[in-house]
Amino acid sequence: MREHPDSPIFRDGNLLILAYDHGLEHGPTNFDPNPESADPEHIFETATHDAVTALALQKGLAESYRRWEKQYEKASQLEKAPLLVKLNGNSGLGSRTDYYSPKQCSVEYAVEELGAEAVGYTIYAGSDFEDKMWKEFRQVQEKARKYDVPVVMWAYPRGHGIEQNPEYSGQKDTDVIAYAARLGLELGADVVKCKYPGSKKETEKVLRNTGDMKFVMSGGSKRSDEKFLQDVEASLSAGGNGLAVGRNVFQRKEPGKILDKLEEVIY
Ligand code: FBP
Repeated sequence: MREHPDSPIFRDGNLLILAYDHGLEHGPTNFDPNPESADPEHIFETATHDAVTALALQKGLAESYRRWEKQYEKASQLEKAPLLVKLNGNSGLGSRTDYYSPKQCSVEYAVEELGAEAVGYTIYAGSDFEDKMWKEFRQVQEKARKYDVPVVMWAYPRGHGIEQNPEYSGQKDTDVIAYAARLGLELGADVVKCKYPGSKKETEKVLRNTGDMKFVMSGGSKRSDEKFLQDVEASLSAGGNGLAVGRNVFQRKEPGKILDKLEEVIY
């Protein structure tokens, strides 16, 4: 059941998720390269660009987005980006024995109260707590089916299972990324988001495992326009469907310019 023909998070079968959960995942230092980006309203405006098909926010900012939209609608006719509520997350401050991303928002609350058009959930495959996240993902996926909203899996292999397995060289190993992508397919995600494995050829290897599920690469840390666009083009030409990107957009002083270029490449 991966057909969501009416979902606004896809454009011509592809998508660009503007991810803005970094204040939670990485902390405010992520906003230092462009201090304006600490202001959620700056990002809400950035997300009105046509290239953006979904804005991924944690619950608290999703509530702010809804308040802002009401005020903003009076002033402008600009199209607002569909909301993707990220249901789990973890901070860089905690100390755990292995990776775990607890759920902080239900699908019901996301859809009914916040008006989410899609939901997202991170699984750290390879962590000692993997099965806990599988269980939460199962509930999320089944509830999302009831509400008919697409589920995006942030599939990040991480933790003891990967570190201790001599077959793998780490979380950026193509075989590990392919395995993570495959988990998305097996567990019923509509879109899987994975790290970029480094080239078109390696992405093709990953994409052999994704069936009819959509695949987006994560933006990663900020790099030059040229390098970043090269990576995105390679992923698209391998058969990928777009991007979930944060820092490579909001850490730029003029995010609209890179979004113009991404629009050309992705659609
Ligand atoms: P970036 O484009 O900045 O990498 O953002 C995408 C994203 O998935 C965010 O949603 C999330 O906060 C971040 O990456 C997580 O990155 P990591 O766990 O690798 O530090």
